[in-house]
Amino acid sequence: MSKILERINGSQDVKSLSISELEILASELRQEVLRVVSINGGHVSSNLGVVELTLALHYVFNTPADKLVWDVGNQSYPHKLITGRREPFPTLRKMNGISGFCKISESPYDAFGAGHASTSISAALGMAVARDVRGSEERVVAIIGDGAMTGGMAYEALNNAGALKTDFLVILNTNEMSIAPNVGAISHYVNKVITHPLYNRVKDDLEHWVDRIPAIGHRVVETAHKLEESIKNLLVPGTIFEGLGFRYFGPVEGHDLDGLIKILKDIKDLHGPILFHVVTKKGRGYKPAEERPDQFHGMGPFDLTTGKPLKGSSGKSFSNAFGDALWREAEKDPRIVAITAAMPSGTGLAEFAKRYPKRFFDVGIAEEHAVTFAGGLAAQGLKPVLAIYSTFLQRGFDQVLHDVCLQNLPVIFGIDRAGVVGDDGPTHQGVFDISYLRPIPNLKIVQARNEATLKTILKWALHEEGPVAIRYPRGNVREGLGDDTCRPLDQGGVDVVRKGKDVAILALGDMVYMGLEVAALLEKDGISTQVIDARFIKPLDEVFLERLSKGITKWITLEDHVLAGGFGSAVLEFLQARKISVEFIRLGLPDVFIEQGVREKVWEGFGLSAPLIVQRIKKEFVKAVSSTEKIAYSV
Ligand SMILES: Cc1ncc(C[n+]2csc(CCOP(=O)(O)OP(=O)(O)O)c2C)c(N)n1
Repeated sequence: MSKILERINGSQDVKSLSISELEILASELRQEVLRVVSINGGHVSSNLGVVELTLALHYVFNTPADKLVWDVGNQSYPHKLITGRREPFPTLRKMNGISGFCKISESPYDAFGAGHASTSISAALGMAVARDVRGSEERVVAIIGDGAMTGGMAYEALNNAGALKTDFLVILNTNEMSIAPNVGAISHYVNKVITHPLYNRVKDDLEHWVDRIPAIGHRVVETAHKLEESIKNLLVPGTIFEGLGFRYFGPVEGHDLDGLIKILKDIKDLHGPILFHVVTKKGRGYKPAEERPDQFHGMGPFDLTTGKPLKGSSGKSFSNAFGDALWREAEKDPRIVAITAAMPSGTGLAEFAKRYPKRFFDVGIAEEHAVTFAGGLAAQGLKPVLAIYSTFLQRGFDQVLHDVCLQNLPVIFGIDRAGVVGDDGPTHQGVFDISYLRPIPNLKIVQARNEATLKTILKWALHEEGPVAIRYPRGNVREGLGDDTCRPLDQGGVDVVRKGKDVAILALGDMVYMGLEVAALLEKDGISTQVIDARFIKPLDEVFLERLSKGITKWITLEDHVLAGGFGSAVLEFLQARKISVEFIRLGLPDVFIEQGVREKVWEGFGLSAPLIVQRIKKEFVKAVSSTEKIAYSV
């Protein structure tokens, strides 16, 4: 018998199914998500948790005319599978393949793009208002998790929606998990009710009692209902949302297709802002993910039978290297505290949290708050270290500027995933932070190339009197070029890792290693290349650069970051300000959003590989290199 999924190409096909067929389809969707994600890697538990909700939404709403706005979008795989992307689904998160998030350009069913959390209610509200302005009739639905609901923007949107009173539906999907267990007072409030034995018992008792009442009389029934209502109001999270101007429905079992469909049908045409609260289980239907929903939030390829990762994690990630260095420093200094915005494991802080639970703060998906919270801690003499992905620090730009740097507070930003990140694609690339941080006075920006330099830099930063941003990339720390070549930071900014006389490569982080590969290739052609780990992006080691310009006049800057406003721009500004004339190539990423794909392949696509850089050097510097006769190439 052919699979039902093979016949599903959009919401019309979903609508034609019976409840029992939908249940079979739910199981097929889980299998297909697991099959592909176990090969490609990706988000597992969030997707398994929303299968029934996804089917119910497409069953009841007239998508794509009606708009579904998925928050973050990492739970959109079942949605993609039933909206015309079943065939390309095996390319999920691959170069030129299906995105792991919603993307307007990918399908008309993806009403709004995402990747960062807590945006769905704002976007859906905007769409609902646009509908009102245009006078059209489509319905708009935002689907947001309890994790994303810890983000401030969600509350700004609820607040605005309560005042605008336009018709739209917010579905709050609670599963008690963000990536890690969810945190915060609102989350406790919402989850308390779902599991509250008193609420459930009183509710059951009352229902039982009320059922038997007709024999007694109408007024008693009314009183009983009022009593039930007031108990419910005391305990049900709806009161918060009702206070904000929403009509609240729930909490409802989020895996009961029939129940979900009935309620959605009932509420879809109600007027004003509606909040429908469903309760789901993250990882539903796959035991390893149900047991470890955090580990299965985002996974590399894994063995379907055992749930074990296929590639054993040999090597240490930069995140863990940072986390380890930090707890070791914290052992010596009780003023050190660590902060994460909902990514305790992702940022390598899990061990710190275990060792120093009172000095560790998971503030939820609340990057803006995390930065200012760190500012407050620093203002009172602590040494806060906020470990945060480059892409998510974008959220906290004004807080970095206004709350930390303007007051010259000694906050350390551990900027993780700095550079191209790979499979997550354009929403997650950490390629803008140098450009947005560099103009901020008082802030020092440094980049580590390996574990040893990361430790040295962190130690130094902890003794600084102002803010410091330390960049390090996604992936494992590199071997080689250890601390032995690395001077302490107070003795100067740069670290010359290879001596040379014809060409100078000034590189950052991973690109130092690429610079060394380039140097080795150029050596074969008799070109002598100096490779410099610049380390400091701000302030630049100007004394060194000035001296360098007297000896070598062919310079290349190499960075895993956009060229606009990046490290190369900083060097260029320095050269211009000092009226120093050198031949200069800036290598980095162009003015486009960088799509998903394996990092090395992505770099290569933009000319960032040793052979391509060698070609470029030969092409642009060929006339002037001392041994030019030897390298009369046509490129
Ligand atoms: C601004 C921002 N910070 C952090 C993240 C990383 N992140 C992705 S999903 C997620 C948890 C979301 O939890 P929830 O909304 O409850 O959805 P679930 O996956 O549990 O269904 C986090 C922290 C992000 N995408 N955006």
